[in-house]
Amino acid sequence: MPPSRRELLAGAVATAAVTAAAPLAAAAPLAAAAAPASLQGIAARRGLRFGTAVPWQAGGRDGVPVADPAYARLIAAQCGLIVAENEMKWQHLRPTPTTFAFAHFDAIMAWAEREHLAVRGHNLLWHQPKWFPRWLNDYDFGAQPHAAAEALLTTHIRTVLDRYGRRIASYDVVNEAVRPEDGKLYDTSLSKALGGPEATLDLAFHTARSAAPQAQLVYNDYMSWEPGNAAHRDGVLRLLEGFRRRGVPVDALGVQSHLVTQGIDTGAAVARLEGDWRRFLDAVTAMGYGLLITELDVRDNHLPAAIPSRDRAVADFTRAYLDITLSYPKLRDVLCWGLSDAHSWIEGFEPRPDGVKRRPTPYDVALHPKPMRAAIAAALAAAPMR
Ligand code: 9MR
Repeated sequence: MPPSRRELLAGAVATAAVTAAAPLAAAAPLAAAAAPASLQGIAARRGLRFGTAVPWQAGGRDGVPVADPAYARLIAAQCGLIVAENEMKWQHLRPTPTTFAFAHFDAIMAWAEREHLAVRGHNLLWHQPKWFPRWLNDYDFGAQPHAAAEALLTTHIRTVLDRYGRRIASYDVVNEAVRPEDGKLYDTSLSKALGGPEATLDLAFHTARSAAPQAQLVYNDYMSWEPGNAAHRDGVLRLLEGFRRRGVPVDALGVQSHLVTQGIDTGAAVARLEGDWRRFLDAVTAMGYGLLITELDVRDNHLPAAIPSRDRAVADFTRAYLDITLSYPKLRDVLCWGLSDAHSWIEGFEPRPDGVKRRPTPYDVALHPKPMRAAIAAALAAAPMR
């Protein structure tokens, strides 16, 4: 994909900053030399992109989708691409079987385009009953359930892809279809009507390919490197092997990367985790799949409440994870699931048992950069050139 204007600009600023450090620095414009490189600028120098999830929030003004304009400015300044945190999901786009509600996603899309940010699509099918709209779980597929389910799923995917066309170059076509506990696939109302989960996921990818032949089609899941995820990783590998065997058009694996710290001794934890993680990524890339980090954040578990040591451990864990994962040249995009601790799902999902606020993202609630931000910058800067 050719770099966007924003990437070129970010790269130019970063290059200018590097040039400024060299002996001929006097020739570099002062402003460029002084400008701290953005995460996107640092990423672009290695042929990578950096981005984040963006929510739609009531209260945003002047077409800005988030209520806090300073947060919107931070995202635009640091990122080369964004993804809507929720607004492309069926639960948001599909209030009823016959209607689409595009307004919130459209607002995010229009803002991103004004800011010259690329946009990823998340997602076209989150294949779990828990994340279906209620009407879809309860849907009456009638006398010809296969045909009715096929029409429903393909109409959804075609309608979204026809609307956004080339404005979105990468989609999470299927999200989280593998059960973490045993690696098997979830069944849903759709898969029961369509003859099984494989047939359902295959149909989603084939439909996406025919409606958006130029787009990168991604299977996205959270099979992490922490203990307890072996069955999930194995299940994802089996799914990816099946896609290849059946000739299903899947281009890349989205590695969500919701990390969970394992204790204050991050070095020891990484030493325990690295082997299995590399074996997993080796297996994925050996099948010819690309890689993306789609939802990076950190649950600061098993760490003391004191902020300096907690932030240090989160940063070190993130750095080690990124160094290993970015060593795979097929990985081109790194997205956080929120840039600020004020905009993260984790506090609501799993608060710390000691009651202190989670610090899962690169910027704190006041939008000040944390050690995790420096760790991401250093890992991007050290990544092998793409
Ligand atoms: O962060 C998202 C949260 O606001 C939503 O309530 C939730 C359900 O739609 O989804 C969260 O995002 C998830 C993403 O879509 C898929 N991977 C896991 C993310 C965190 O739960």
